Amino acid sequence: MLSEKLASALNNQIQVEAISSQVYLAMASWAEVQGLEGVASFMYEQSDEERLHMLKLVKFVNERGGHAVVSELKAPKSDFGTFKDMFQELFEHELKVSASINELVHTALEEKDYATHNFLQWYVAEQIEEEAVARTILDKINLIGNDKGGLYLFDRDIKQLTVET
Ligand code: OFO
Repeated sequence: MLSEKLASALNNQIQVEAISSQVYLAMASWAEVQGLEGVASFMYEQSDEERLHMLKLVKFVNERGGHAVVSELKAPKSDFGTFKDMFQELFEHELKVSASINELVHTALEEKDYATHNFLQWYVAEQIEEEAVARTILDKINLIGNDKGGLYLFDRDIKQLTVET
């Protein structure tokens, strides 16, 4: 049975994952209208993955005797400036998600809930991967700079960078 404190921390993480899914969906839509289909499909897929991260938490909370709550979400912005800005934002967003997962792991240990601690290790590993992908993308974008041909190739190649759920 989850403690109240841990159930509320897990519910907070459910909201974090839902926000991630919304933000990446907005990025996908923006990239699509800019004509970069590779980037758009990468972002659509990221958005789907975040929803799965959220669902996994919802099921876990309910299974452990808590009540997963679906919260209201603020609309993300609809314009992301440049591709570099967008991927910088994605990277920073993932760093925040990692910090929030770390906080949650800390709470699980404080509450001596080793089952939840064990469950959360999947998220810890996932964040390492997601940060690494975001970093690789940023490095590539920095290499491309403002080169249009480079951006075209990047858009074609990004499909291969999708993170496994
Ligand atoms: Fe990319 O954040 Fe979920 O876990």
